[in-house]
Amino acid sequence: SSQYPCYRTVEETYAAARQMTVDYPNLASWTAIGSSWLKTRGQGGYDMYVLKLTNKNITGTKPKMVVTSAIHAREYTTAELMTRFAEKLVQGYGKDPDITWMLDHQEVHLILQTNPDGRKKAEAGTLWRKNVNTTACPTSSTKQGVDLNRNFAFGWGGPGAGTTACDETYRGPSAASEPEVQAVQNYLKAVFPDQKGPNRSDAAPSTTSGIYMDIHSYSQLVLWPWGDTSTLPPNATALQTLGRKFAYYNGYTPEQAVGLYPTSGTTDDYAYGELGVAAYTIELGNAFFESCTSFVNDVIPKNMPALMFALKAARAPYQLG
Ligand code: 0X9
Ligand code: ZN
Repeated sequence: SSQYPCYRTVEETYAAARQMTVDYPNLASWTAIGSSWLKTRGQGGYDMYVLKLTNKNITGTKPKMVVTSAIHAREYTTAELMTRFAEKLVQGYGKDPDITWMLDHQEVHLILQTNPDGRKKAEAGTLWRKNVNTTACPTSSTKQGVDLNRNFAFGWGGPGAGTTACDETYRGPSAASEPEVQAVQNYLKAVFPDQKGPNRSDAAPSTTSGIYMDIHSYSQLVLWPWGDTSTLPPNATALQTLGRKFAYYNGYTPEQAVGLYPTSGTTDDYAYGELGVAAYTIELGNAFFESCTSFVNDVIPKNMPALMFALKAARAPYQLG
């Protein structure tokens, strides 16, 4: 936005992703995966997209890293970090041996703008967090919408989520009621096989592959499930060890998500609890409106190595962890 020139808008992010598919057609694809709330209403809005990066000339099943960013509208640094990560990968292909190997043999799936309607409201100069669902909260309120990171269909309706429509952490009227959440859940289910049993306590196998990350700001944290209970998750030691390793790379503080404060219906609990995919939330930086100087000199240098390691670890997260 014009106020923060280093953070690309929704349209600029989409254009940059499209440009990657033009410049690197053998590496990049840009695919619609659903609609934002406004789009489902025919009131403008956006298609939701995933940017997928891998060498298309090498086929077969490859380990996958899936990342969502900007699910909270005002968390500017998150989508920009992931867009720059994508650009670094495609530009490094054929030059950097690590990047080349990883794009040959792994896949990166980036939902860069996970809440495009909300982001548009934030770009207009508000501190917007939720999506823009106007059905429950009066239009006079500045707190309309559903908190997409309380609307996922695992543990939905539990602690640490607002129950009334104008709450800043409103969970929504039912699990996965929001089209943005449906698009992310459906995409995760399509790319990751279910690697665990149906119960919360069922262990994911130690041979699991794949990593899911959700990028937020701010507080310099690396978090893992559960968010809704201090009970340890299945494979707790392996999940913790990998999370601490990410924290070693970016210098952030590692902990089980509930330690920050209880939350339910979140992205990471869904990915881990529903599909058994090693799942993490990263809280970048020191502010929603991180200055461009500190974004470039602090957030990027700390997190680019952590993301590169995460991509490497997607092959066998619990072994490399
Ligand atoms: O409250 C949230 O959704 C996250 N913090 S933020 O300031 N970006 O809104 C923290 C979520 C922590 N819980 C889980 N990751 N489960
Ligand atoms: Zn957030």
